[in-house]
Amino acid sequence: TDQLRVAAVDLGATSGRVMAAEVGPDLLRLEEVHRFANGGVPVRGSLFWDVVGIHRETLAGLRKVALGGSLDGIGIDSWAVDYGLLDRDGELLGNPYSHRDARTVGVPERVAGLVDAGEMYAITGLQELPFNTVFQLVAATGTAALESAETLLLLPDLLTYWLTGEIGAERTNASTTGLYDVRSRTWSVDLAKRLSLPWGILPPLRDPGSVVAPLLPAVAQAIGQAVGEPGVPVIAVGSHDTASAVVGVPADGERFAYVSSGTWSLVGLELDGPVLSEDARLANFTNEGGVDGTVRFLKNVMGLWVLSESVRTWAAQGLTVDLPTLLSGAAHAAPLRTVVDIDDPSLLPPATAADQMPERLRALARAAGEPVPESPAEVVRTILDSLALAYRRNVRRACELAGREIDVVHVVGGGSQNALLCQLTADACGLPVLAGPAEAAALGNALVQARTLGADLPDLAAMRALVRRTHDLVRYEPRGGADWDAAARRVGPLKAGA
Ligand code: ADP
Ligand code: LRH
Repeated sequence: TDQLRVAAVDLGATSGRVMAAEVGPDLLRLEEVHRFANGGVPVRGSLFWDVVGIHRETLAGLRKVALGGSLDGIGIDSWAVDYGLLDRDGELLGNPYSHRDARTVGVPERVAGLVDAGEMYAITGLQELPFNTVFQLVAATGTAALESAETLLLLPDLLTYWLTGEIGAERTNASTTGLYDVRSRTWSVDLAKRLSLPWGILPPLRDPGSVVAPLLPAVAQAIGQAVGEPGVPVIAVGSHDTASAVVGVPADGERFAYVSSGTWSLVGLELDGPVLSEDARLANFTNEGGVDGTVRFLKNVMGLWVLSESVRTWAAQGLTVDLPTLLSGAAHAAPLRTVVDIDDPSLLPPATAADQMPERLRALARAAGEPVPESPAEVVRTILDSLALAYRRNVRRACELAGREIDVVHVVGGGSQNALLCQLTADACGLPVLAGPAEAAALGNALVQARTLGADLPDLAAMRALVRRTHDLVRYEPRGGADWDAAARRVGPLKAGA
């Protein structure tokens, strides 16, 4: 038959999900069989991922997919950058750190003293984010774990290893480490050596779309497969969730920008090759590796994290805060009353009782001489107006830096369901927004698997055409009225990428 059924495991920073995906010539259907909460776990002042718990939930989800019908393939994608270390017995050395852990504060500045930032950009093409893997490793220098490490595995590769026993580094995610040479498409061993990092722990690279291995027999049994059945193949997909999400962007042609809108918002363009100009570096734009050799030229925007952490703060205070009520409150709040630099580093770490997210926003407003948002509705409106402004700034800057013209902004991910944010994005950018699918990453994951398994999806254009044929999008036209130019000036001269 020309119909396939695969499991797409898509792990977000706030929730993980396991999807059963059916793919055929005119069929692309996702069924969410398992979803579980995810988040950083504070232990003794550090912030970790519960990666063994994520493995358990992955298996629970795969079991549900397998019970529901045939299972032709399995692919895993997750957020980028974070990793686990294995010792010489292949055992995990400690809990993987969250990139929101404070250990990398000040590390980029220290590294700049060893390797010039311009030279680093020329090699990796990466925006400087304090939590890039390279900076996490420098922060870990001298620790017992790093000293005894044999192998570094990025999180989707670690979970893939537990399913298959195979070690490797899928390229799209490797490209986010800061140790990957964007032009030669190999590990930059030289850079690792100059930073005194143990370059031997970097595993062999593998391409998205390659078959890793069949499930280990014990894993196959754990998900309910009979002994002796051939193990389901685990396929390397675009294991960086943003790489998979951009595969799932239902664009027609190349005149589009995207916002991959989840915990983070990733805002930019798909290009054939990197832009490594000095202007791109100063604007702190990144060149991440995509499926089929494409480049994601984009910037990280702080994203719906700021909203979800505010909601967490309010919930801890005993306020009832369901998202629809908050968003309708925000829709009725005064437009562009308060705007802040939503990428301010103070918003990166998790909120605590002593350092609450709404208070951080109020502090930013105060420091910028903006009216201080008081009610939850005002705070939410501040977040959404400020996000839309950041999208506008980065869409425009990406187009200038890459010399690309666009007609539309595609919004995918959970945030594509936020109608107010989508409308504000259209208004701010002065372009139509096409919103959806919300599960673009799982779709991109499933599409790459399907191609590997023989589906007639020769290129990204064919994959996107299938998404368009099978998914309804919501269109938002830009409205006039609000003065976004003036608001952009109020946010003022920004540190990076002003
Ligand atoms: P991640 O994969 O990074 O965990 P998602 O793509 O799942 O993130 O997006 C999560 C975000 O999507 C939430 O923080 C929330 O703001 C937004 N979201 C999800 N569902 C809805 C909805 N029904 N309406 C509005 N926003 C939503
Ligand atoms: C989004 C994402 C993003 C990375 C961040 C660490 O989930 O993968 O592309 O920068 O997480």
